[in-house]
Amino acid sequence: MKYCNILILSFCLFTLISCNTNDTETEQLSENDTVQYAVTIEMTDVTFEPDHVTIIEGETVRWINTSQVTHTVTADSGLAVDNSNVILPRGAEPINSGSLAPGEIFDYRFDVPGLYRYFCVPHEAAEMVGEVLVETQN
Ligand SMILES: [Cu+2]
Repeated sequence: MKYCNILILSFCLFTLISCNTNDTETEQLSENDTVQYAVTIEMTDVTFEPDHVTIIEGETVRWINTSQVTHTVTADSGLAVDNSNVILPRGAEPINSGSLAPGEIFDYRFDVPGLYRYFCVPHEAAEMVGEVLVETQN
């Protein structure tokens, strides 16, 4: 709950900062087609925070390992002990970040809409599992 409050606070702060940014800067960003991270997910000791996010197709999710241990972002049933920890929409390629050391980042652009469920290879048994719901752009 305390963590939740920090998240909400960070979001408010971010919104505040975004509002202060002048219009020219905002236009430049969209003109240059800079990658917009729809959401950032933290990899804590044995969790993805938040563990469920919703984005629009074509958006990129960024994972940051903020813990002191190695994690992965993996949606490949061939690498899962329990197949129920992997869901891929029809036509979507398996995902595997490989080992992410503390401080490392993994970006992934979701082009196929649907529900994705992924896990962390070293912490599958600890139920380090997350979901990304990719909605169709209207
Ligand atoms: Cu892990």
